Amino acid sequence: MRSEEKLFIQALRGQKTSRPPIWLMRQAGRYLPEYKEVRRDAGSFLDLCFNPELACEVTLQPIRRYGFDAAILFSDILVIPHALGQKLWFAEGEGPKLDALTGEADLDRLSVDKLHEALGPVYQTVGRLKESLPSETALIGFAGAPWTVASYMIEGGGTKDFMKLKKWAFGQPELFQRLIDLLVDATADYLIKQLDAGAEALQIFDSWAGVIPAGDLKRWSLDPILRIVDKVKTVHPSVPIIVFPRGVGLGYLSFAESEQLDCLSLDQSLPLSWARDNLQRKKTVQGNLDPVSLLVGGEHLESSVAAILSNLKDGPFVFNLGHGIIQYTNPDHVSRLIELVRRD
Ligand code: 1CP
Repeated sequence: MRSEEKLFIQALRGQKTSRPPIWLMRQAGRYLPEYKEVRRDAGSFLDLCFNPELACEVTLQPIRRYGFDAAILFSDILVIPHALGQKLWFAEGEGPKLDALTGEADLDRLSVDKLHEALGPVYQTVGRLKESLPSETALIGFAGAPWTVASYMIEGGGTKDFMKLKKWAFGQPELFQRLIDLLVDATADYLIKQLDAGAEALQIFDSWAGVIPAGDLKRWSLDPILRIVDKVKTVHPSVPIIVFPRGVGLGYLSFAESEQLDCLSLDQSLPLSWARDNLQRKKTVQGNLDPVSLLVGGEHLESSVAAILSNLKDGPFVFNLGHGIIQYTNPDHVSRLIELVRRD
């Protein structure tokens, strides 16, 4: 029965809730001293992602500390390239590094044969979380969207200009499509397994969709995401799915028009009244406090939260940031944020 559903799931189903549910992107991470402690003892970041006991522990840390309405599985979007056979490592303080794909021969070497074997520990983490989370807390599974995951695979890590990625997409679209197709299949299978193991909602992160020219947005962001969603919903028809096409501006409209999607995660560049009138009318929206506002705290935080609530709280809404929490954020600012959202 819907009325007995968790608050977060009610909001994703398009209902206006008694208060806005809240969770934060990257809510488990280096701004929490208890995370840093586990991280130090775990070995590498990938070792942490593939250790079900510790990954479960760091997922639970922000729930214990703050009582968020949803927990997000602790893993990373780059476990997919790793599971397809691409070399991945996390250089301390530098972010992810991969052996960059340079052409067709590298693509030919990727394979889905060992996908679930490699990702088995992630499914075990989901299973453990299912047993450990408080009954009112929803569990979110996630994956990166094909465009964003492809960006790391082709660039070999983070980038500022996305030149290698765009050279593939614009110059060799058939070859690039092969990579996208592979990622669609692998990602759909991965998300289905997360749901089989107990995840209750999904978020698909297209963190770099904003660098796609508007005319190509459908081909390289929306369509691959919709293909994943269709595959997932064939097996799990009622799972609510959140999509985060960060930075696409007016492109959010084409996502709002896609019926298979349940919720749009908004970045902080979107004007609130525009988002209310054009997006929230069609779907639940999630967002969109600037992570720097949370870092700064004080009056600025109070007024920014008030503006978001006054614009969005009368429709289906989940409070979140417009992008992941910054590692230098004072954990007390997060407590204050929760008070502000819940007192309303
Ligand atoms: O040393 C450390 O502790 C590593 C920091 C870290 C963490 C905590 C990385 C490396 N990944 C994660 C966890 C993570 N990544 C989660 C789960 C935890 C949670 O949200 O609480 C999630 C959902 C992600 C997703 C992710 N990874 C995205 C999409 C969201 C976003 O921020 O845009 C992206 C782009 C990545 C790649 C990645 N992994 C790690 C870093 C530092 C990055 C970003 C690199 C870059 O900016 O290009």
